[in-house]
Amino acid sequence: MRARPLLLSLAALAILVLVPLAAVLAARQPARASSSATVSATPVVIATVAVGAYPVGVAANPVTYRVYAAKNAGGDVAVIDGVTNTVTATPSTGTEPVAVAVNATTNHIYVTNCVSRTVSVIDGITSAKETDVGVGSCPQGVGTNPSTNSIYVTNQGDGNVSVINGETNAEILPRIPVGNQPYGVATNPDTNTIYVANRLDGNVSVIDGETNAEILPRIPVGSQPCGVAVNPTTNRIYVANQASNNVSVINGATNTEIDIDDDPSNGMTRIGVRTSPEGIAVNPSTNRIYAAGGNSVSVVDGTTNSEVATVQGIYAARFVGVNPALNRVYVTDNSSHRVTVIQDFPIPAFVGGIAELPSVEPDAAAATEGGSSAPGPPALAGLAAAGTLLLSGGVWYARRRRLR
Ligand SMILES: [Ca+2]
Repeated sequence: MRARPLLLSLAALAILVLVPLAAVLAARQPARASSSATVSATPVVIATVAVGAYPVGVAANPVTYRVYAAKNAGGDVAVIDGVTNTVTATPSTGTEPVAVAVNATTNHIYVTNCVSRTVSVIDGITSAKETDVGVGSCPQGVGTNPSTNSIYVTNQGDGNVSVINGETNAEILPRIPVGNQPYGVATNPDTNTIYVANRLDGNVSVIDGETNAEILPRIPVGSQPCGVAVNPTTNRIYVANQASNNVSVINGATNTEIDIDDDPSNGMTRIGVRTSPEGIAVNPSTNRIYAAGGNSVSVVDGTTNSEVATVQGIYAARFVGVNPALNRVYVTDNSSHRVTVIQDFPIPAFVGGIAELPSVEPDAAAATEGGSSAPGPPALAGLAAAGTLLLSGGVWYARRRRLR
């Protein structure tokens, strides 16, 4: 009497597994057929981490694999284990935290608190707050220079920048005047230069980290520049122009914007991206830039200055952070209160084991050599569906056995 239900169960399980697998294989066929040399492997969403309370700023520590997301309405920071993609701690910050920056060398995390007019300093080992440093009016952006152990903070309400000594956690005065409503800030540790987006002015201030003085003139960019990211390897600075739906590229050697089509006759040409970007981050190892806004993240190739992929399915993308060691991208989804975790290609060899994605590794490696056979979202979605069905099939079978 027990043999028949068992056989039926196994048959059901086989169908549950084989059908999605067939879908996966079918989904892969078109990718193999198209072999355009410019096609890159499409980044894949591998997890969404519920953090709650309107997350905004996000940054990853490539040494510890920890990810920090500032919860604007929660007054704390979600510390995410980048291996398990789970929240492991929520240290309190100040009121309405906005942006986050990591100094991986000292393993300290800095969070701006708009209403409290402070920067919270978090110890990366204990995930506890060390202190709050008073700064100016409604601090927004924050960037660190690990080479000098200096932290730069944009005081949006004052139109200036605070510099914090990371050794003493004391502010170095006087504050540096910049433009109107300074927002994003990023540093190039190699050149000791700091870049600040002046949101209302549509330009970028450049600060000499040696003298803490602004290098004039300011660099005109697009409309409402928000996030700023630096690739120290190429000495290129990327600015997310929220109101003009594009990204400006600045040459750090000349402090001038690059006309990406090299044609002055049609004016300054910028990298067009899908949706109004606010946050921006760069992976210096792959020279890829990620611009987050609206319901998506645009993936830009820094060698061609073009958008090569768009990751959708986010409700309200705000800021974005990168862990170059894992080649993973973290995006705060402000309205769904989650952090979306994206795996970009190539996947580092050692990541396969901890991410449980070994099946996509060989294809990803092939894709970097000009192929285009890496599985896209449909294939991975199929695999995920197969896993879910297998699991539910197993639960169903176990329940049947228990009921008898
Ligand atoms: Ca042009």
